[in-house]
Amino acid sequence: MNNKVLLINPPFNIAKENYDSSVSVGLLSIASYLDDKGVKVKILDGAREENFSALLKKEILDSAYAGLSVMTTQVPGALKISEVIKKINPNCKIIWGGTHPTFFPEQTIKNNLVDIISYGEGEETFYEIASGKNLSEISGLLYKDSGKIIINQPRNLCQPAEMPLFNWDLLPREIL
Ligand code: B12
Repeated sequence: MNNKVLLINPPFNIAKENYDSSVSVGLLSIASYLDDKGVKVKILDGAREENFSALLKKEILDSAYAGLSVMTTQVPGALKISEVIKKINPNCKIIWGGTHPTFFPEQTIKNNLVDIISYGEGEETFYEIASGKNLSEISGLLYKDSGKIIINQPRNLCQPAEMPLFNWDLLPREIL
């Protein structure tokens, strides 16, 4: 599969001391799953990588999908990043997942900067999106069709025993 996926942890809007000790396990899990299935995937960490803005502008150019992991404290950062993506590569589909879009899916999908919302676990949902499966057939997401919001049914929980181990090499070296 040639469609590159860029996964992004947006910066937070509260003090750095509060998150410095942790990486985004959610994104690592999705990246490991996609990588295991042969999807080209790259993770950028806006909360922890010094040259994040420059990397984003470079990596987004050849990305077909951008996945943002969003807690509520990351919404302002995620909006800024989505705006940059829409300007630089308008063909790139923007998918928001994580706790904020899971708690507030309908409010979040209304924003023009967001193309798809994944709610709940994102590994299989993202893989199906990146595989080009018709959005109407993918559980666990919301999207817009001619301006109308479509809410798909929830996805069953994944089976942990069937998931690949985390591939830590997929995280930027700088943040380990
Ligand atoms: C570990 C953790 C942290 C870590 C790491 C966060 C991170 N970036 O991953 C640290 C310590 C940094 C952290 C900090 C905070 N956290 Co915290 N954290 C957690 C915790 C305990 C587990 C998250 C986790 O790793 N889960 C395991 C992974 C595998 O699951 P996941 O992250 O949910 O990801 C899955 C799905 O959500 C989805 N998904 C996630 N991202 C994406 C992206 C895409 C594109 C797609 C398709 C899917 C997708 O797919 C993933 C795989 O299935 C949760 C509680 C919980 N039980 O979930 C709270 C939680 C996320 N945190 C929360 C809060 C409030 C905070 C703080 C604001 C606390 C504070 N006052 O400082 C700060 C925010 C940081 C900041 N500076 O602003 C809230 C978020 C509420 C909200 N409205 O967003 C939660 C839900 C706890 C709660 N119940 O209140 N947190």
